[in-house]
Amino acid sequence: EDGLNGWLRYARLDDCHTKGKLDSIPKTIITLNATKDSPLETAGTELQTGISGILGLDLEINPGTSEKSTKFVISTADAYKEEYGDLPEGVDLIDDGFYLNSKDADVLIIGSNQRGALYGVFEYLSRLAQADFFKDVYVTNPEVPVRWANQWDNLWANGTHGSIERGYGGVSIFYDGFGHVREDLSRVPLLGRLLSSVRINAIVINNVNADASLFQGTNLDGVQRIADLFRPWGVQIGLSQYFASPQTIGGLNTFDPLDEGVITFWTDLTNEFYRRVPDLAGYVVKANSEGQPGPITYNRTLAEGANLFAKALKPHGGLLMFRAFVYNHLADWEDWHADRANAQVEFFGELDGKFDDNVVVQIKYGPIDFQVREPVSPLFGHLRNTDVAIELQVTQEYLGQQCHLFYLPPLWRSIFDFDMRVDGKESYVRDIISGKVFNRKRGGYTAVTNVGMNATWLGSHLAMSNLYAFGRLAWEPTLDSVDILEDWTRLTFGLSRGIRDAVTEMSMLSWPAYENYTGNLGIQTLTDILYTHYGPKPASQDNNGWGQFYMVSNWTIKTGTRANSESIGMDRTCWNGTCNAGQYPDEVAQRFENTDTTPDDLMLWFHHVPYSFKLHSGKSVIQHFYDAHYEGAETAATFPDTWEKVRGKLDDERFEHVLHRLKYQAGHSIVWRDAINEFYRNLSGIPDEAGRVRNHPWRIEAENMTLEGYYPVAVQPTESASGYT
Ligand code: BDP
Repeated sequence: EDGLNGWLRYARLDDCHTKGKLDSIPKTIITLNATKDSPLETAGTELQTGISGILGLDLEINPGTSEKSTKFVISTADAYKEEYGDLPEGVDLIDDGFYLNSKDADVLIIGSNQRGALYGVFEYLSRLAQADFFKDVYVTNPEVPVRWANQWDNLWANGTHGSIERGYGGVSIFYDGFGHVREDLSRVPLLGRLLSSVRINAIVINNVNADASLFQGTNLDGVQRIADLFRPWGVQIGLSQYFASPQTIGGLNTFDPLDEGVITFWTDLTNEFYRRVPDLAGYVVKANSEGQPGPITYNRTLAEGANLFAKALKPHGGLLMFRAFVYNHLADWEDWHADRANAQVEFFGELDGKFDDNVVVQIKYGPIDFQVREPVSPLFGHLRNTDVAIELQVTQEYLGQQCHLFYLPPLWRSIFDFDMRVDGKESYVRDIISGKVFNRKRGGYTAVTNVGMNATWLGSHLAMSNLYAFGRLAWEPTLDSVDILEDWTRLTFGLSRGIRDAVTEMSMLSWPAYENYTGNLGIQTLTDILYTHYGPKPASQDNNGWGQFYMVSNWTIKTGTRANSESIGMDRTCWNGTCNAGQYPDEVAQRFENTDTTPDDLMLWFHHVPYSFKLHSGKSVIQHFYDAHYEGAETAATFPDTWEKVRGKLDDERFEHVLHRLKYQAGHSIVWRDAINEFYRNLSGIPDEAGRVRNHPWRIEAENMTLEGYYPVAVQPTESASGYT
């Protein structure tokens, strides 16, 4: 078991689960009007494969018409109507939805479209694989039409990024690292299958920091081959576009979005894409962000930039996902009052209503960048006349890079379930995304997935629960995190209660643990932010030019750092700080403006307070830091033991792989703990009430080991080793 099949293993059920049940399984599979390589054809073969794996039964697909045996009928609603008549009353399907009826001898799996039928098959198999021989009717529709994976794959593998930017599961499955689409694309359909099974309907196949050479020469054929391999799984492809392409590959001397030549360039290129990939989902564009070119270069608005692409896509039904991740990464060199958390509303707030109707603004969940704790991006409260999608990360860029277990759904749910109180009324972020709050027709969930060639896809078996959960939540954002996890665990590791308990216990502790040992109270993941985004480096977030966090702490005392010897946190209030709090709707703004009503977990996000400041919990900020870092590391230390309990209940290959990572995490959490605690103890001069800091409980010092072939070196940051070496 190397993980390649993820949660789609179709492992044979034990006799005790199947006893007396097999007779009720239909004997044949009928697919109505399935053409070659269509999702409907895939649905038939997938059902056949699944039933053979799970139950050991061999079913024939579309045997002769004289065959009278019981059957699975897989069809679109239209084809079903023609053959058998209307669906029962009350079954209302929208795009990608399906109707599944297993009550009778024949099992009906009817999709609103072909993709929906395929989703219905996956649903049926998922239940069967969990030994649920359900006899029922199930009708389901998606919450949103846009359910996209984003891959940040580069054509070239150079530098330390490897071939996938912020990817931790090996090199790209699409590109060879030397500027070309791979000859061997055999991983593509395997990924299509995984995505389709959790109802993800599109995948963007190249990095948002886009390289236009993907659209030249033989690579165009390559893009077409990738699309052809995803299509049978009902997965469309999307492309990231480089704003300056008219200049870099088009031979023009401008990329001004209002220039006629530029407009013709994008129209022609888009027409060519659609000639090759008629079902292309659309484009993603990152413009005027982190050095990427964009319309602002020509004094045009971001909306004018977005509409340039939207117009080219429109005749083909394509969408333009325009990223709201726009900020001036040089601003903090120029203006130390700047607050990056304000940038999205500053750039986009005034553009509401100015986007064409096939533009969707894609907004990261928080105003900064995929941190362990952020308030929801205030931009969600501003775009009343624009479709929006949320951007999540399955890849754990700041969250341990798959070397740490971090089950993300509880974090995601905390964002989806936040009530923005727009106009003083209930307005959950999930309802803003779906379009319910502002009466919009289209919304979306997107996630940076960054799977790679590693057999585990993400580099870690347990991390796959996040990919699985992303799809499930994009379809139904109110699903319970534990329920999703239990489904995933049964499908991935079998039906053992013990494994389920262990995975659930660790996963549900993983967010609080990571937050505790890496940075709490909204101060952020205190990681190295200048480059790797991994490991502790608290000092890198003060006084730096890159702009993750700014020097502003308090206008009046102008101490100039986020943390100094007296106090800590970022003043984002309107009365004294950057007024980021004021970007939220009134009720929420009031809450964040005041320390009395700001929750502890966001206290240092919004406020700059003395280390002795008393939190709602009754603890001082500094003591909370100390305690939380010990607690977090202590929790991580339980993970290897928890996992040990399941030894022998699954294959050794996956057991050992997981154990290795959990042990690493337990060790690295101690490095985190001591580095952060030492840093703030040094800075504040306030000792830990419990006297632990500097004693380093449970830590094994290298000096006390006998090591051959090792020698001491000075470390950066100094806090990450005792004696600084
Ligand atoms: C940051 C990543 C960077 C991405 C950027 C983005 O560190 O690699 O290019 O986001 O989302 O989180 O565009």
